[in-house]
This record gives sequence, C-alpha cells and structure tokens, in this order.
Amino acid sequence: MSKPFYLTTPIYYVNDRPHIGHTYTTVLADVIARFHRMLGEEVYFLTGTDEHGQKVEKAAAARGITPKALADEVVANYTDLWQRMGMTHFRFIRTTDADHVAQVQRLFKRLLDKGDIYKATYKGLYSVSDEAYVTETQAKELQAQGLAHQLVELEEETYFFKLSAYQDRLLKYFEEHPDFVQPEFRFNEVKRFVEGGLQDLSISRTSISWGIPVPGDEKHVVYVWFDALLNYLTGCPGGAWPPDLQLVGKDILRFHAVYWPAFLMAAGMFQPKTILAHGWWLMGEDKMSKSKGNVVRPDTLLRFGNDALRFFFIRDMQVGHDRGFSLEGFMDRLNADLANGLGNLTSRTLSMIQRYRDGHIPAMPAFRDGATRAKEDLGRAICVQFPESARLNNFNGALDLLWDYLRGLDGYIVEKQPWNLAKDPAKAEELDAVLHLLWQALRVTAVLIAPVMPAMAQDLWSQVGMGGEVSAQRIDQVAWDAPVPERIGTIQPLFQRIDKEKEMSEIEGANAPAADAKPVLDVPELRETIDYDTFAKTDLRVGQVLEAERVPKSDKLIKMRVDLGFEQRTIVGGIGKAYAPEDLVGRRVVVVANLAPRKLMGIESHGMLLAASDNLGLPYLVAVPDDARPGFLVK
Ligand code: ME8
Repeated sequence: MSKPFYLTTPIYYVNDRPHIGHTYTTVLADVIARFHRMLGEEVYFLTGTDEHGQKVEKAAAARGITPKALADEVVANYTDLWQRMGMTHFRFIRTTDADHVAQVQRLFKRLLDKGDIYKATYKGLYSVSDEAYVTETQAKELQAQGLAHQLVELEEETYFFKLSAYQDRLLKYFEEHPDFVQPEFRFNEVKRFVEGGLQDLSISRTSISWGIPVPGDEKHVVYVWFDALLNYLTGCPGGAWPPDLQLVGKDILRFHAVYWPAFLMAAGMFQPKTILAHGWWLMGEDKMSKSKGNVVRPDTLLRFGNDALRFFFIRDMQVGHDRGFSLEGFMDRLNADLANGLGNLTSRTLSMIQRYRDGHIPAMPAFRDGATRAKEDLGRAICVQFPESARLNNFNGALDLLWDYLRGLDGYIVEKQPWNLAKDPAKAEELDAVLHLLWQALRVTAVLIAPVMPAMAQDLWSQVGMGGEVSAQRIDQVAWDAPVPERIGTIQPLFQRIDKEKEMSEIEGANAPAADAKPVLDVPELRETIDYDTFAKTDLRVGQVLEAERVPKSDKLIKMRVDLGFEQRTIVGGIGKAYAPEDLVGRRVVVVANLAPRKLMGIESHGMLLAASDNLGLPYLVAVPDDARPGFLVK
C-alpha cells in the first residue's frame, strides 16, 4: 500500500484568536486534504497551536493567569472554529502536549550527544519583540526604522545548533530537489539566503521560563522555533513520514525551508517533499495583524456560510501571491459566482427539466448539433484538467477553468433558447440534448467542487438526483458520460443572493470598536532601578513641531523641524504609521534634548520625541498642555 498523504499547517501562536489569515491556511489545507481523499488516498492532516515563549508568558502575566491557562483559553477558540468549519484534521497538536514535550527533549539530547548542539556564550544584541538574536546588519535596519528601542544588549550562556555546518548540504539538497519549496520565486529567495552564509542558531533561553526545559540543564528552556517545528514529527502517525506537503505563510518560510531541514538532516531523517509558501491577505497595503488593528475575524464572513468562505479563499487567492481583502469584494465574488453563476444555472436547468420533462432526465440523443458537441468536449476536457491543476495545488486555476465553462453554458442557453424548443414537438430531441448536457455539467461540477465546498457540492449532487455521498466519488475519474438516474431531486436555491448594502451596514454596526477589543498588554519588563542623578542627566524639553514631512521610502519615519524655545532642531521620529505629517504641525511634544545626534536614513536627527506604546500597538506622542511653552524643562 502506498504511504498516506501527510499534510500540515503551521501551528498558530496562542497570543491571539484566529483571524482570516490563520483561517485561510487551514482552509487551504482542508481543501487539499479532501481532494487527496477523493483521489483514493489515505490522508493525515495535522494542525494545532504553538504555546511556549516569551510573548505568551508576558500576555498571561498581564492578565494575572498562568501561561497554560491563557493557552487553554485561546486554543478553545481555534478548536471550536475548526469544528464549526468542518475541518478534517486527524489531530490538533499542542506544543504543551506531553508526547511533544518528550519528543523535543529526546531530539535535543540526541543532537547534543551527536555534537550538533553545543553550549557557548552569546554576546550581542537581542530583539525582545522577535524573541531573536540580532546581527549587526539587522540592528542597522531596525535603527533606520526607528525601532532600535526594542534591542537590548545581552550576554548569556546558550545552546547553539550547528546550522553553519549544514550550509553546503542544504544547497546541494535544494539543487537536487527542485520541488522542495514552491512557488519557485520563493525557493530562489531561500537559496539566496543560504548562499549568503548561515550562522549557528541559538536554540535555548535562560531569560524565559515558559518553555520545554533543556534535558539535564533545566535553567534553559528550548527556543520556541526548535520546539514548534518538531510538532510535525510528534504529530506524524506511524508510516506517514515524511510530510508530503507543508503549508506555511511566506513570513515563516525561512524557518521551514532552512532550519527545519537542517534539524532533520542532523537527526538523519527524510525531508518533507514540498513546502508550499502562500502569500498574505492584505488590508490596503498592510499585512493583517492585531498590532495594526486591521484584523478581520472569520465569524464576520461565516455569516454567509462556511462553503462560501472556503470558496472565496480558494477562488480569489492565487497560492503564493498576496491578495488585498475587502468585504465588498468578498460579497461581489459570492454574488457573481455562487448566486448568479452556479446557483442560477442550477435552478434554470433543473426547473426546465421539471417543467419540460416532468423531472425525468433525458438521455443524450444520438444526434446533436455542433454547439452541443463543443460544450460536451469542453466538459470532458475539464474533467481531466481540473484534477490535474488541483494536484499541483493550483485550485484557483482549476476553479477558473470550471467557472469559465459555467459562464459559457449561460451563453449556450441563450443561444439554444430551450423555451422555444419546448414549444415545437419536432424539436424534442434537440431539447433533450440541451437538457442532458446541462445536467451532466451540473453533476460533474458537484464532484469537482466537493473539496472546496463540501456541503454545497452534496446539495447539488442530491438536487441533480444522484444518490450517496459526492465525496465518495473519485475526483480524477469523473466520467462525463455516466449513466443517468431517472429523476432529479428536490429543487432549492443553492446560494441566496447577498443584499450588499444591508449586510455592510449590519457588519459595520456589529464591528463598532470595542466589539473586537480584548486588549492584551504586551510591554517589556520593568527596567533596572536607577537613582535620581542618573535620571536627571536626561534633559527633557517641551518642543513645538513647526514643519513635518515623510522621509521618502519609509512608511515609519517623519522628518520634523521642532522649536525648542532656545533653538530649532531637525528630528526624525518613527511615528509615521500613527501620525500624518499635517497632524503634527503646531503640536506640542516632549523632546529628549541632550541625546547625541544620529543619522536615520541619511538624515541627522538631533533629539527624540517621547511616545507611549506597547510592543503591539502604534505609538502615542506624549502630550503637554498648550500653555507649556517650547523650551520648558520637563522634570
Ligand atoms: O508564525 N494572510 O504562528 P502565527 C495569510 N507559531 N496568512 C496569514 C496571515 C495573513 N494576513 N497572517 C497569518 C506562527 N497567516 C508560528 C508558526 S510553525 C512550526 C510555527 C497565517 O500564529 C500564515 O500561514 O503567527 C502564517 O504562516 C501563520 O498564519 C502564522 O501564524
């Protein structure tokens, strides 16, 4: 027997509830899983949650609960959503599961014994928000973005994984396995990254306690990514290794295409066959994320039905590319393709069979005209091309083909005018041909769309009069000329047209601020205590912004001319995502006035504005009353 098809999604962090980005990845995986089941394969589809690390530890502390309690709370949001959406994963893995903890410790120990993991001292910069060591080049990039405040100097003992030793082997592996990463342009990015040189990877922390303890050296916990990636091993049932397909967002491709295969090489294990990196759902130009406050939750869209959401995701996103999301576009797509397109074609076809043939499906007469034959040939071709595209994970292309065909059938109906054929008894055979063709097209469509819209496909399957489960059909063997059952089933609308304006106003009403807000404070730990003299060295002044403009090529930096009473200064601030230049002019601000000047994107900035923020949100400028004059000392 052939190996089961083993498919994974990333495991999601438990510092947020699921949004449509997470939902998209999981839907895509579920569509692929259902497709492979319809190819007659046994499928294991794994998803779950990534629960350790500093972010969770801090978010839990802010709420006054244990990290595990926080994780349990968030996990319930995921498991409940996946259940409501009918996801067909065989296991929901949590990195706090006992078998996973044991797996991570076992592999850590094995690689330590083998010499692939060693202990040493790290000295350098660390980014708290990324939970990662930062190289000098990366530090410069952060500085240029005005984000240097997130960096701390660190000197700590840590365990390193000998990633550098795997550079050549990885490149050779990439060379020999052109399908290892898809799409190809992303694979090229990965190759360039590895060619640029790999440094050993720190895989333990002493500054965090919420994690899996390093076996035999328990003041260290295992770094979240070493822990998280191994979930795919823990969750793999016997006989299913290696993964056939691993879905990831493009943001985490490097971890999956470089670190993960290196860990597996060290462990002497087979590599996943393909890692497929999909793009992002964007809001405007930005990635959807909690910190930007532009998150769309799946429940907002699920009011239109689970299948409708699945269809939209798969139809609208070309795997690998980014795609802008809008609620309007979402509704337009469903109205055009499901209410008007497939829905309309179904009700037209079935009601004609009902009216003209009393619900009996006519057989195809021996004679048919050229137009009908052309549509038959095209239908037969789609039965082959659809599964071929889907095998390459190009479901968007497959649906494109099918919907083009369905649209063509609308034109065919207009051309054949069955309502006129029905009036003329001499044209009975011609009408049979039209009705039979349309019926076959609907039957085939039910099978082909079943992985994407399981419930709607079953509904269509029953409406056309077929018995049993549509998902039990072999999707790669949908014969066009299958035998015809006697009668059609009960006709009912497949998809209700959406009243866009009504829905928009209801959704906007329900989404009024606060509805989505369950603020989690994400702030750095309190810094060390200082005495008054140390504080007094900082010269804080009231300033007033005279001019402000964006720094070209940066969405964060704003260059300002600031009046400090005794002099005017140029100050560059990383507040461009929170403030527009025109809102700044005239505003009173607090300036760190005795900070040594430094260059940001080539502009010398002399001073810094005080702003309040946590690690997630946008900064708020610290305000002083209007009667505090430029030059006043803040103390
Ligand atoms: O990265 N568009 O978890 P995470 C499309 N725990 N997909 C999106 C998206 C968007 N706007 N935003 C998120 C982690 N995603 C780690 C993974 S794996 C061993 C550890 C999807 O909760 C996308 O698949 O941040 C991305 O890879 C994943 O959510 C990140 O989820």
